[in-house]
Amino acid sequence: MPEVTLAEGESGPVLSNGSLTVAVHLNKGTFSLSAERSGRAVLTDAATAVSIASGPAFSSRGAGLTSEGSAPADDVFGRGISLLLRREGGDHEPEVLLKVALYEERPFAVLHAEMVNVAPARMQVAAFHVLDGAKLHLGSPPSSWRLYKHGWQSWSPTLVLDCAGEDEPAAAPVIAPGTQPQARDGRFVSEMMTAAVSPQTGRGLVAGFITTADQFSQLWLDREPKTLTATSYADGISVAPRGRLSSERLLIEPTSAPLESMERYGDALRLAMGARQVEDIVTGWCSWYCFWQGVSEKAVLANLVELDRRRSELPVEYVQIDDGWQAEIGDWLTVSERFPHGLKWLADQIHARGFKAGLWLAPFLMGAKSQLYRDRPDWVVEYRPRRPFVAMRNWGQDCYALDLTRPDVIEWLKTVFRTVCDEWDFDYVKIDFIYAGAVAGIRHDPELTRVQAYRRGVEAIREAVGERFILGCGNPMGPSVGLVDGSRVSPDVAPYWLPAGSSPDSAPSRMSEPSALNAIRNSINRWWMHGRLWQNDPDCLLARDSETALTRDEVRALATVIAMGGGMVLDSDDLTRLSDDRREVISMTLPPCGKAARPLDLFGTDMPRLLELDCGTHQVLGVFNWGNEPAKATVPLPGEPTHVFEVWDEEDLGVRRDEMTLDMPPHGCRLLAVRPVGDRLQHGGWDRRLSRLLFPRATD
Ligand code: 9PG
Repeated sequence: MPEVTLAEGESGPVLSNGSLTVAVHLNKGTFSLSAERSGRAVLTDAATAVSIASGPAFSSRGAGLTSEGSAPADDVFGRGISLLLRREGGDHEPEVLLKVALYEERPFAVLHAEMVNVAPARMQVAAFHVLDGAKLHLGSPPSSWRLYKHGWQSWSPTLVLDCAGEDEPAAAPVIAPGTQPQARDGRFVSEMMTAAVSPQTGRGLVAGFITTADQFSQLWLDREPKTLTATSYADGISVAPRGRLSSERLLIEPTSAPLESMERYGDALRLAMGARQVEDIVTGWCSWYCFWQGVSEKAVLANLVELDRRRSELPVEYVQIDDGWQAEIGDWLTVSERFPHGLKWLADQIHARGFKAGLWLAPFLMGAKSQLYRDRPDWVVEYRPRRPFVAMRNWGQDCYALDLTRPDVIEWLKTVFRTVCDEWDFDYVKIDFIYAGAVAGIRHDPELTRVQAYRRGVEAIREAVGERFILGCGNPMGPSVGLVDGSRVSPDVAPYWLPAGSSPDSAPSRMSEPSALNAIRNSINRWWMHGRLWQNDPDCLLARDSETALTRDEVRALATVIAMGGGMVLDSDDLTRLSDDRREVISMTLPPCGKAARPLDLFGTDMPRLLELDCGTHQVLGVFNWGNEPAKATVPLPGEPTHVFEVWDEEDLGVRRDEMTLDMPPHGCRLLAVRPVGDRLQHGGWDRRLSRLLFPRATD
């Protein structure tokens, strides 16, 4: 890719790198972005604005911009040029700065906004609209587009929407942040990042924030007038006269290959945020989805014995005790009487059998019934003075959000986690419901954003646990990058397909509730995060054939999605009651392959039906029927003669080419291993174990 050049155009500076051009219109106060190869403008009439808490937004559009020159860029993305533009301020207006960078080897632009308080009094900054209503052009009308809507936290639905319809409003449990643009017809809101694609023209745009440590961010598309807005929330931070404040950094990439561009966005976010990289994929057993709140020492021990006995079939590393061990939500140092020997003793038992020990906590919640709340009622975030913010109603009580801007709360958190790790000897913590640290409310220190408060809390936990594994759950996604090792990417799985009591009609509005389908949807759609931001946790496998409403086909679909996601593999069945057949299903997913399969038809359908994993010597295809009726699926195959083997039914489908049609059961899947005739890998045909197919290194 040629180097970055800066030239003087008719209306202002023009920055280019051979794949992208940014042209500024100084008089109008706008800029446009085009893909150089096609020469087509993808964004036009783009402006930047800053909005002040008490009132208006100050946009560059109409006000004009001046060019303040350029500077060499040299950072995690390599070398490039950064252009600086300025909108003048005044006695009641902030000065607005916009920085646009292009790099030598990168097909994206990186933008951020800054404000300088040139007024004589303090200013409270509400938000930066890094893109303020930029016109988006994909070569077809917006009603033909499809939009990737990314959710706020682990449980928030993440899916592709049809832009001819309407946005899917957020529903309980808390899955959206406190800041929302006004809802209106044809407005689609996505958290942190988004992708818009025209299936008609094959053109698309990926846009997302690549720094996420200080401010929450949102992007929204307005079908009419075809505009994209990208906002970074400063939460009313006040800036002194002559002081300045920056937005987060936004990446924009026009694309004809949206899956690759989303993966590249994930790489950029990883680089800019310094994501943690734990090579060994976590495997384990979790108590939640079989023992729920009633988990006991006895139940954990019985499963520990079973895991030990079945070691060769079920090679897992962790035994994780979930919710139910603690006396109360908040009283983490007091253990329930169902654990008569205490947790140190139980962790020792787990270690003695050669496993690592994991523990669940909801560290940013404080239950109304807890001793902690009786002792420290002043530790809560308030939504109005003296009104505690209820972050969750669960466990038969209101649960309040802890104020993580208080130094005494931070010290208390460190004490709790030091006790869990250093005294009790746990190797792994699942920190759950931690969005509670980031709710919009009144905190002790008003000069910290929601994200900054949240990160102080997670940083304190990181400091206390050292290099032990942290799994985030119910966590806001962006602000967790760089702090957690694993992140839940889905709502809870459940031993039933659709949310309890829902019908196929009501299910769309209940996409964040526990259900196997809901867990599957997000786990597929957030594939690009895995191995970049952290290890994805798709939630547990439930393989059992008793105490479940899941059919054999549904279990296979769940196991396939978990295995092909490449992320963490945790089972949550009572292993002492599992049939040989169903134990074999778990066994097939171990060891994990580590690599995330791509949802090839992400932008083509409601829910992807085709996952592809390239295993070097062969390819693995997961084919799904999410419908309630049997169906036929047509699967694309290489043009040359190809061996096809169906893994679940151990069926050799012979030599095929181009495509083949399969009969699919409702909620079912077919798992195909595909290898061109004549390629290597000739050791006696296919090995049935999924892990060996997914992970060739495990073949010998
Ligand atoms: C333990 C569970 C498991 C599970 C977590 C989390 O009431 N609610 O809205 C609600 C949402 C999520 C939830 C429980 C309740 O599940 O995801 O894996 O650890 O907590 O309570």
